Amino acid sequence: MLSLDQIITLLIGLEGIIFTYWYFFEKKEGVQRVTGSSITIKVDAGYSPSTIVIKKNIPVTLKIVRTDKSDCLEEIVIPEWKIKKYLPINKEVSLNLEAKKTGEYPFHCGMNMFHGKIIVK
Ligand SMILES: [Cu+2]
Repeated sequence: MLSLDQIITLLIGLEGIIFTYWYFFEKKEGVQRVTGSSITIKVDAGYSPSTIVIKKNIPVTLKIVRTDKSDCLEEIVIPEWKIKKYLPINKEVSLNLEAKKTGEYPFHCGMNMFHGKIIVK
């Protein structure tokens, strides 16, 4: 039988492993949790980060900077929120959001080739 001390040590160890796994997994997948009032999204051969986690009813500004020259990425579309925005090259475009409902909201380029999503929690 394990003693209580051993069980606690084991649980703390497990938690560390889970946290580490989760942290690196999210990093790898390009997931970014928004903790402040804004987040910068770089547009260069795709979106970085491509998955953004925001909170319901809290305003967030997306600062989108496109450095990719291809026409493909010159527009960002968030269909569910009826957002369609032109992104001039090397110029920051601000998008103010305040999500009223939780869920996943995909976004993509004007030609629907590059994808990302906003997760509202
Ligand atoms: Cu495109």
